[in-house]
Amino acid sequence: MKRCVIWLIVLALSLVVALPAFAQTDQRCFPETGQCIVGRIREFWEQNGGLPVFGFPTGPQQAIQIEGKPFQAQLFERNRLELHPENSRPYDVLLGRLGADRPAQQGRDPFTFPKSGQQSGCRYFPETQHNVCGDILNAWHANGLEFDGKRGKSEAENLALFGLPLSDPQTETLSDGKPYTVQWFERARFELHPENQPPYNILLGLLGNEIRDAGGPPQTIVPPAPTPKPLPPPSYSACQADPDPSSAPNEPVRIVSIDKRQETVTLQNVSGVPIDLTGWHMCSVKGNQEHPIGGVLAPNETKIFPGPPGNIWANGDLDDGELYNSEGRLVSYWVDR
Ligand SMILES: [Ca+2]
Ligand SMILES: [Ca+2]
Ligand SMILES: [Ca+2]
Repeated sequence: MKRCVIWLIVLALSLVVALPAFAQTDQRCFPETGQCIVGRIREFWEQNGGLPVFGFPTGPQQAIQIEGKPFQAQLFERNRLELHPENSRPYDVLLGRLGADRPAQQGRDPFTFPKSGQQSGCRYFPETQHNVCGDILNAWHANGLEFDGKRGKSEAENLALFGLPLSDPQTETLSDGKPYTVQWFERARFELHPENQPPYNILLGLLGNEIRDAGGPPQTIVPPAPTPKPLPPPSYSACQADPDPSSAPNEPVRIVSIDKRQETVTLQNVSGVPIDLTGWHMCSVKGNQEHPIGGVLAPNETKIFPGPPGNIWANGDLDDGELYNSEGRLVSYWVDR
């Protein structure tokens, strides 16, 4: 009995001694691929969805060159994780934008996938003009990048992990040669697999594998989409003064400046996706005049829009500017001082 107690003490001591070393090499290894995850990448993988979201690691964590600087990154079946210690959490780990990279690697422009108008029962994303519905919407809502510390995943957390939809559901032939209904997002491809029982009837595509196997150029990495600020309810009324100018989030498009003498308005797309200005309204409040805008603003594009013939911007008086989207929601407000 005494001997047993001594053994227990020895065992306990050895555990105490072993713990610091274990913490430094807190590897988790997967016989399925023979690869391990460790440290911050392991923590991120485990906290933000694990296997169903990222898949198994398919290579070691290693340095890759991005814009001339070495960063630690690791490839997984469904995506790639990259360490950016210069960023604060959770953005110190960035996800590859493989949902945009993979179609591009196939010679397809994901921003030209057919768009749709708002459908009832679906979550419509005016930013990219796509609907997310049904089982895919449920699966999209089920996972997210945890950053608010609250139980469950907010839509901002869903967005930060998967990004915006880049397509509506569409039929594509996958690597097994069979057609599937899929929907592309910036960082994932959701696939309907009716042959599986729920929840495995919705799977995320193996984009990390596909990109690696196709031997494409190294993919660009962009930070997770910043949390979009919500737009206020529709308030457009024929270029009347808006009831709440302070509700304008100034994104995804902002009024950069208005030159009242030159009669020009400068707009910038501050989002990472193209924005179609069709149906939007740019207003001069004094006089309730509309300033013509239109076309598509590329991500981060700044564009100057000339005014209509004549004078709508009051040079000698205060004349605020309002930008509404096609739903009549106030997107940006420019205060004339
Ligand atoms: Ca949360
Ligand atoms: Ca005016
Ligand atoms: Ca003027």
